[in-house]
Amino acid sequence: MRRAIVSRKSKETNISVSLNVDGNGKVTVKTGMPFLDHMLTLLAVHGVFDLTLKAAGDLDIDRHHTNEDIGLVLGQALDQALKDRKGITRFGFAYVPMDEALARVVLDFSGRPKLVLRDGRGGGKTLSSSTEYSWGDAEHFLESFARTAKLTVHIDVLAGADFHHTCEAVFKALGRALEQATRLHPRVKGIPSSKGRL
Ligand SMILES: [Mn+2]
Repeated sequence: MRRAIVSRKSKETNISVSLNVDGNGKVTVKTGMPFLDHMLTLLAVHGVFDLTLKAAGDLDIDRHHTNEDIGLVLGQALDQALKDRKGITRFGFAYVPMDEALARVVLDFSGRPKLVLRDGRGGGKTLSSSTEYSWGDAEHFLESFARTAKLTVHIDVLAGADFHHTCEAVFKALGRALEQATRLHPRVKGIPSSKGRL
């Protein structure tokens, strides 16, 4: 089983994550931000990971620190669970619709952190939220996650009007693409790179 347990405590946040990449989608998430709980549950269920994540943070200031640190710790847990990335499929992609919204996520466990987020509907900042959680928060979360997971991630929002639907499509697609990329390839014995390391 590829799993990791990571805790991180600072003056701003206190976060613990238990992640099993070879899980069944058993998820418990409590971040103090119900919308993010919803998104992380979708990510883990569609990634078919087991995830327990608890976070306490200075939400009295705003969501910024807690949201960012959860992304960092979750990415770190994923990186640790995969160890040297031996035997993985490495690349993954998924298109996921959610009613009128459509997202595409293409990713590579490259070892080089990079998030590219494109809004094909034009004007990436036009999404607004019925909850307090914003599109900017989602972007910041995804950047933090990609950084410590050492992932190249390209996310395209191909369609979407409703904020909730659009976010759901993105997080589900990310989960599905991660599931694909982390899957052990039956014929890959070593680290799937011509350089010999990721
Ligand atoms: Mn929903």
